[in-house]
Amino acid sequence: MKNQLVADIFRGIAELLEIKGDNPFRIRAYLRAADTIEAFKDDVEDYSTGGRLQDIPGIGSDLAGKIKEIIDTGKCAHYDELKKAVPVGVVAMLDIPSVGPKTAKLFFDELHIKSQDELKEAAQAGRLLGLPGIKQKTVDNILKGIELLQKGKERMDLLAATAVAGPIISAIEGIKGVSAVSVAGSLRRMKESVRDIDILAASKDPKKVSDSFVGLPQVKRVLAEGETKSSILTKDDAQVDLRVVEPASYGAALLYSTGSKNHNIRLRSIAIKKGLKINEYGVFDKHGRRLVSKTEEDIYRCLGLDFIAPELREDAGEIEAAAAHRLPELIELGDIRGDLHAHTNYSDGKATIEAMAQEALRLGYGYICLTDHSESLKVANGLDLARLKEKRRELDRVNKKFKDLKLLFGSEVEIDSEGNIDYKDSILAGFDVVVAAIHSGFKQSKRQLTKRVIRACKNKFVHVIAHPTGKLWPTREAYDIDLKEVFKVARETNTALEINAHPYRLDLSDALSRQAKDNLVNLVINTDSHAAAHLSYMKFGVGLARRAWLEKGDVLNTLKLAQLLKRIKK
Ligand code: DGT
Ligand code: CA
Repeated sequence: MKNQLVADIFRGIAELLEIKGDNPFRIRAYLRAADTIEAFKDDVEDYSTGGRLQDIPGIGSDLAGKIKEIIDTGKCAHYDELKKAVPVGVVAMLDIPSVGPKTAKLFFDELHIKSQDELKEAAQAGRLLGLPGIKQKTVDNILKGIELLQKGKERMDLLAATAVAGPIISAIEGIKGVSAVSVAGSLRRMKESVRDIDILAASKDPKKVSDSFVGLPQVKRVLAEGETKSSILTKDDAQVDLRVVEPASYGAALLYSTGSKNHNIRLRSIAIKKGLKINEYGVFDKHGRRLVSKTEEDIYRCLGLDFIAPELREDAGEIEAAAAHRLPELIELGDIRGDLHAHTNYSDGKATIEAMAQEALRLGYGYICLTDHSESLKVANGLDLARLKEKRRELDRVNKKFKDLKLLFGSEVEIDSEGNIDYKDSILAGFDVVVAAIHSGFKQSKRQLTKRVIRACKNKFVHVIAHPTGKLWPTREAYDIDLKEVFKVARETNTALEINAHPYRLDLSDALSRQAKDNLVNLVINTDSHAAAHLSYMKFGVGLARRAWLEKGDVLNTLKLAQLLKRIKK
């Protein structure tokens, strides 16, 4: 389905036209067409083949021609021409959260600013002030936005990192003589973002492995090349470091290269207290004899510690817990029985109800709640009452087809600027699960934002607060909210807080999820999927939950459906 591609190109054209100062009606026509096509349930390609594009509301002959061109060629000549006319750097300025086409044009026209770097310089030098509509606050926001963007480029999100690491790991596994391979570093610890990808392999012929690694088709540049250590930059600009060790010291090397650095430092001091020495080759006694090195388990045991899962290795109390045999029994992906936050093509998801159900079944789930957006979120095609009814009918129809999977009727309802919830009570009462979320007014005061979420918790129809701090990788930071207060009210009102597993969200964060648990708040891990394939993002949420020390019993969607529905009831 090429609907999204068409919508994206149309939005791109609208942006460029705006920078050029083109006719506002034309710009609006592209934007409206983009919205329509994005929300369109059918495949536009079928309409194109059948010559019926102009049957789509808002599509005249000119736009129809462009849609056909995009579908046939994957490109749009008009878009490409526009791109040539507007310097790339000016377009790149639009990536900065507070810079829209109008401001980008202003900076370009008035100050000849053609890139993010030039904009940063001008902002710092105070040259933006005095331009129409530009206040000190605007300048501060621009500088903050640039900083966030640059930080985002320094680190990778987990989705990008796993996409890079997966094929490289498989390729190394396939090299003859390699007896073990693993990711290490922050990616193995499932940190929410990673600077580079560390990989460890075991082989008696390290040179052969290193040579193959630097010769992989993914390589853009070799940064360092050695027999046991090499480093590459991939075509996606990700840095990947490979270390190859002899099989006998694989466990010690894996422990060392998984880190964290602080965890390693603590292990070293424990070893010293026992009169031992630990390094990446093993644990040694005072005569220099190697005691253990093969597996991580052996090494922890030798130090008097229970095995510590990689996600816990942050020197955040795990060493003490391992010594006292009090480590948590961490939740696992296999404990998850369903997902309570996923979108379908009734709002802004890409898949049909049935396709989402098929995928949930494939994942072995017993239930999935389809929570399309509520009426007031127009940009995401929120459902009015008529379309809600239509969705209910379709859900009931699909539900009959599945014996082992129950489709729940849900909604992701808007929390408005005052903390009111979309839909009236009689409608809310009809949902199996209601997930409430903030998608606007992020800049309100801490008091007001906290009040909104608390009012949502107090609403007897709201079961879950979605992505409670609103952060979005890489540019939107968590909004300012008093989570202590939210935890308290969530507990008192039996409202669950979400761990949003989407790799761009991961919200609540690991630290906050751990605090929520300590405050006896119910948690759920949801993917917020907008396509069937996104349901597999659950692994990122479970990784985060493990970093938060959560056990199966701390997460509601590890329960069977009947128990779950009982537990979320208000
Ligand atoms: P990152 O890459 O910033 O996302 O985080 P890490 O943890 O992957 O850090 P990185 O890539 O610098 O180092 C990989 C592992 O190597 C790290 O987790 C632990 C180990 N390591 C690095 N530097 C030191 C060190 O100075 N001392 C000790 N004991 N271990 C270190
Ligand atoms: Ca690393």
